[in-house]
Amino acid sequence: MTTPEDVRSRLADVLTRARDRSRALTDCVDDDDLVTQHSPLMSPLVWDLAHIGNQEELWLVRDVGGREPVRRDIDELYDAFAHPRSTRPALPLLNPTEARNYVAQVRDKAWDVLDRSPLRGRRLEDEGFAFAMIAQHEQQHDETMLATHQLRRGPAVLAAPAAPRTAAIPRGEVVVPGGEFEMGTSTDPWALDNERPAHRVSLPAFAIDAAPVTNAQYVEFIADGGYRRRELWSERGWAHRVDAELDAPQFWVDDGTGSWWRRAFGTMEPLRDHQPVVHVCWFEADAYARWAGRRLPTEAEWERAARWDPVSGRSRRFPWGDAEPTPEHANLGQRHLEPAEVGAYPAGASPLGVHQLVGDVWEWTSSDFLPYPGFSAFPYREYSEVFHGGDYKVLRGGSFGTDAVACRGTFRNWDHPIRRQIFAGFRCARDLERDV
Ligand code: AVJ
Ligand code: FE
Repeated sequence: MTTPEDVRSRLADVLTRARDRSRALTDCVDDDDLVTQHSPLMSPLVWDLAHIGNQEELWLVRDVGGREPVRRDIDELYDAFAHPRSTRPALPLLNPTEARNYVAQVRDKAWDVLDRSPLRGRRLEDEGFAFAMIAQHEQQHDETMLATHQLRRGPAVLAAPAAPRTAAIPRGEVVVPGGEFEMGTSTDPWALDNERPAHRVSLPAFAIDAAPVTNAQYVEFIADGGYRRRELWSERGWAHRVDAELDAPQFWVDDGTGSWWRRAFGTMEPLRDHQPVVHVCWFEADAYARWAGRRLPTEAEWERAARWDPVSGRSRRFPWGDAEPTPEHANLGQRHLEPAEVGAYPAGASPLGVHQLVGDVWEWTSSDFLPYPGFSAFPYREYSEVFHGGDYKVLRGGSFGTDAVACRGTFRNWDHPIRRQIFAGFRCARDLERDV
């Protein structure tokens, strides 16, 4: 049984971990760098920092706590809908010192609110939902800030040990039998609105790759004219490929002798064959799959592969079961600044033998971002609902830059199909000729 005191101490852990990470990502560069826009796709880091504090103030200090505003004058500046990312550097933002003081002041009050919350009763507070939502929000922005660091030019400022190497390379595909399973959740207390409610989904049998597509496999696609062959691309994909002059994943550099290098967080490294490919857009993933005579998995197929337990027939939280991820299960939490080689996490494989569904790279699926049957926005429409039906593809599984609090078998991420600054790769699937 979990008591409110267990929940309170878990909330303290996830909130502290998020703040330690936000500080690490913003204390490693100077103030000029914090206010610089490193790419028009991203905010200056100092915007993310104060926005993290502002969301915490709105939900924890004002809404849950019923307290007076810390700053009532800056909500509009940190409203993501009021100002697109490209326009944020021109705003009269809090400077780095002000932003750091602001988030610290808000956090002090949030601790007090957490101390006094019954963590039950009101839906926002039940099982600590609002506090967990805010920890997930901060971690999602931390991953976004990590993507900003990857785009940033100049010498490396982040460091981490190399990700683990493979034990044995998982080869080929895994057959997932057809049938019904439970998708989404109505019971996971910290699941966000778009993961709800649980509903039954029936799928025909399919095959899915035992591991994400690797750099070595992707190099073969390039060498076979993958970026030159119109027939491998969708109409929109080809138009984008031509327009954006795509000819390799983002951050890849061909040294002229036929060897590929990859720029990662300010250092150039030889491309590692057995790491999952990362920084490809949906259109590239789609073209690769067509080249391989395959297709991307649907979101439902991905979730069945990740959650369905063939022994009990139940859907679990993670491929390995219901237990929270540990460093043996998955490459999460920015412990490493790269995806691990395929086969590096045998303990994290699903019962059917599908590896690394969680961690390493977000995986593009073929599905558009749509609400589940019975969806209702909670606690705010701007988290998910306003994106439903837009030009977004769903990504699943989390990356090396995703914290465990914002990752589970039901967690849904989404982005435009042209985006590749996120830590995204993919795996392929295919229909089976007959049902199994
Ligand atoms: C779910 C990752 C697409 O970063 O735009 C952050 C998460 N929502 N603040 C995003 C989010 C509000 C969102 N994604
Ligand atoms: Fe946000």
